[in-house]
Amino acid sequence: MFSVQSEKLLETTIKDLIIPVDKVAHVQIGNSLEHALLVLTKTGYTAIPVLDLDMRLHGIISTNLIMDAILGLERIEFERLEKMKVEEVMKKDIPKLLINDRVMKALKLVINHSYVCVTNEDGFLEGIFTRRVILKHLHGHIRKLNKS
Ligand code: 4BW
Repeated sequence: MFSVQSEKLLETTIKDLIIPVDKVAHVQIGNSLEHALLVLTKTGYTAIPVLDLDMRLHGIISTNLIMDAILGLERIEFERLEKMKVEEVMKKDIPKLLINDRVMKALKLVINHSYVCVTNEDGFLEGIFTRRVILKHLHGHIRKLNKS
């Protein structure tokens, strides 16, 4: 199934397959958990990047992490939402890709992660590489191969 053409595809860089940073929903360092929950709910995404004012990547915040942070012993402590900041709760140890990385590396990462943040050498977010985009791309590629 994997022809020379397919190998060529997997050797290409991820540049053309990312959702660019200006289309990525995100929150900023210093934002409250309340704001993050609002953005997550409004956009419909379950996890989004946390950036600083210069658009440097610091981590990922998710609905799950927020709910876990406000879970008290006997009740959900909603008052924590406005007191706590995203940097207290975000996941910092996340997989990352560099803009010139190969598709094959990205493909391996999205087996276990629904998306991976893509940065430049200095840590500035360039975009995200999602399962949807790569599956759509591979589907189109396989259809083309089957037709030829
Ligand atoms: O608002 C949505 N629009 C569309 N077109 N599809 C959506 C939307 N919300 C969810 N989906 C679909 C996608 O197929 O559900 C999948 C899981 O969403 P998630 O994880 O759990 O919120 C979506 O799969 P995907 O496009 O491969 O995206 C994988 C993950 O990447 C999403 C989300 O955490 C993140 N993501 C995707 N686009 C994003 C984004 N984060 C910020 N900004 C974006 N533009």
